[in-house]
Amino acid sequence: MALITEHKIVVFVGGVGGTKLALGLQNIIAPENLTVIVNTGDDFWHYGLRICPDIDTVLYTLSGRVNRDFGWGVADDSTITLDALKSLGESPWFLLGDKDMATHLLRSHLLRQGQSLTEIVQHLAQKMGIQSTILPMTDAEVPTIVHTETHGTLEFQEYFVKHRWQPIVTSLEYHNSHQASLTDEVTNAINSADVILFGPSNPWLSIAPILEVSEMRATLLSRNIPRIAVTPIVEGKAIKGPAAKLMSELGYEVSARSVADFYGDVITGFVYDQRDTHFESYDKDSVAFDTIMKTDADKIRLMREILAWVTQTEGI
Ligand code: FO1
Repeated sequence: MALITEHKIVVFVGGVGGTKLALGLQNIIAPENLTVIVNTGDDFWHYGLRICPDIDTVLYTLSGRVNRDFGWGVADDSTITLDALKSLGESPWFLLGDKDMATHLLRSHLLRQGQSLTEIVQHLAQKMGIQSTILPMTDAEVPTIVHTETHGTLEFQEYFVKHRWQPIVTSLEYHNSHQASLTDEVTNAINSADVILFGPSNPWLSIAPILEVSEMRATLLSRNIPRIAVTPIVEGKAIKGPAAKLMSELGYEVSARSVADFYGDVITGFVYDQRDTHFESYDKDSVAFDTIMKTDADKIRLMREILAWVTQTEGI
């Protein structure tokens, strides 16, 4: 049996939480064996720039550039451009640092020249010295739209950043996702994977937009390999961000079990947190680990535990 570190692993992530798992993986498997497929439902146009927050979080994290206090953006960045915008009478609500701005400028320029998002992300990753593969879930624009009780219909970043995820959500719309197609790169990565992981990202805001891309579910289900999700919910609370609040607004019990049920047949196994004492009568493989990743050592430890468990229980 080959060491699991020699297997090809595809990990699906949204923003900060899921990316922690990708960083853990990057530390223990060969870069050519790691593919990170990233949510782009959060992407938007802002001051003429194409902003892809989750992709950039992955790029900056895997290249060691990330602002570790925020989990997104570039470390030691300045806000000269934003301050100049303010002096021109604007009230920018989305914090774009100057170094970060270079990424948005180049991406927007290359998009306007006709390059696909997949090509651009590969270019950026290569320039940042990342050896593993980072892929947007699709090249099409598929904005997540948030319908709220209090603020009407909002674009994702208006909901998340401008209104600090306080509006009460009535439903979510994964706009255009059924018209969007899988790229050859995403299809090939899934078809050649030995293990598929879903990071502890928000199921409804980060993972659902990925699963809604047309053919994504069917492509995943066609692979008879371990497909494992990690919970973002511990003891009825979100590790970070709006997951718990959103779940209760959408009418779900706030629990790891609700997250496992969200994935349904898409997964063959589920990792919940050891602090959660009741996770019974689940009809798939499940295991409890310490899923809270504060340090890089935590990320590597959790990833090693998950891979060892996958090797034992799912027999790869
Ligand atoms: N998150 C915030 O809470 N406030 C911001 O001003 C903000 C700016 C920002 C700029 C670039 C970037 O790549 C990410 C940024 N984020 C910001 C994070 C991001 O909007 C969210 O974490 C994700 O969309 C949710 O996964």
